[in-house]
Amino acid sequence: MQPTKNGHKVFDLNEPVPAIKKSEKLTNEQRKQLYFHMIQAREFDLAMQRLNRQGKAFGGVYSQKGNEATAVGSAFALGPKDILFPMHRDIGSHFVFKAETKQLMLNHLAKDGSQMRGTDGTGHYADVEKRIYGNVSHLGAMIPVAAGFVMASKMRNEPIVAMTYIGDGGAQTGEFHEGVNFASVQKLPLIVIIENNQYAYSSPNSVEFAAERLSDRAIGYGCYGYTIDGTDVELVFDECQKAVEQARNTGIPALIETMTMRMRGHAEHDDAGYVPKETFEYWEQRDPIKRYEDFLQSEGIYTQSDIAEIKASISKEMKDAIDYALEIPYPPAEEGKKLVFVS
Ligand SMILES: Cc1ncc(C[n+]2csc(CCOP(=O)(O)OP(=O)(O)O)c2C)c(N)n1
Repeated sequence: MQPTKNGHKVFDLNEPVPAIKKSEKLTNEQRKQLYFHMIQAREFDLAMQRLNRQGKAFGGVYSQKGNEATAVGSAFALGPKDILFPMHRDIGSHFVFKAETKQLMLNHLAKDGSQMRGTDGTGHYADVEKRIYGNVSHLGAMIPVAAGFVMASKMRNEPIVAMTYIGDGGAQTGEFHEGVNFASVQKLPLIVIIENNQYAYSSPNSVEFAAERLSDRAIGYGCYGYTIDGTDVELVFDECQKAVEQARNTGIPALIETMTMRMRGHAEHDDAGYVPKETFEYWEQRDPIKRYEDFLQSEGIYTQSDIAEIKASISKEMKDAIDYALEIPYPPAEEGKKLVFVS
């Protein structure tokens, strides 16, 4: 990787794609689950893109492509009582936490019955039973919220680990710093995944920060820090699981920078024309799903026809969810006020 004159990083297309780092902790059944959830994320994404083109999904439609291994592998490392605070490219983690496709579709289409009562078309909902606390829009603001959640659990003697996510852009906010510093000082078992997908909107890493690695900041906070390949789902799982158990046992938080690429524009309105073509080509070779499919086949876990069958069944799951959600009306406008005013 070297900087170019315009400050964009150029990725070497001749660099070989590394083999998946096989985890010693996963069973083949769990591997199948990881793959299943990554395909759910990919198919949900494709469904949302189509709905956006058809004028049926409004507002920002944020692609998940490229982030599936990070979102799924990290959430899969959490225990049964742990808490998830996902961001806008982490639909895969919602699926790991058993979010239902039909409910997610209602939420994303802002229909009646959506968990934000139609006031939102992305993932700002909370599902207390499922332990999912969806994203706070103001970048960085969710880190102190997640830290506070862990602190409250600690004070109640109900220890949990929380995992939250932030982009490379969001990691440059004041609240990122305050939240990670607070969690480190208070010994709160919080895992912060920094999804370094190279761009924040149209700003490349080179105009966002001067550090070599975002995880290098950990030494300044007194927490653990790792930078890992975010396109290898087993590696992401392994490293996150280590960090989760370390945090559970010591109370020391971790910053995990996952290297990925945002494979589309910031949202569907943005054609990402400012990204060099070679950058997309480099990361397309590292597509998390393609890499894992090659691995699963080489391990004899799935054949090509198994893979085709799984994709067809998940694509049907998405189609059924769309048909269901499109039939449902938008909620009455007064519903929106209920989340704002106490009557
Ligand atoms: C404090 C704040 N500033 C600006 C925005 C508007 N905004 C939303 S997403 C985004 C880019 C985020 O980039 P990054 O954190 O790298 O995440 P990515 O979308 O690339 O995954 C911006 C500027 C915001 N939501 N909050």
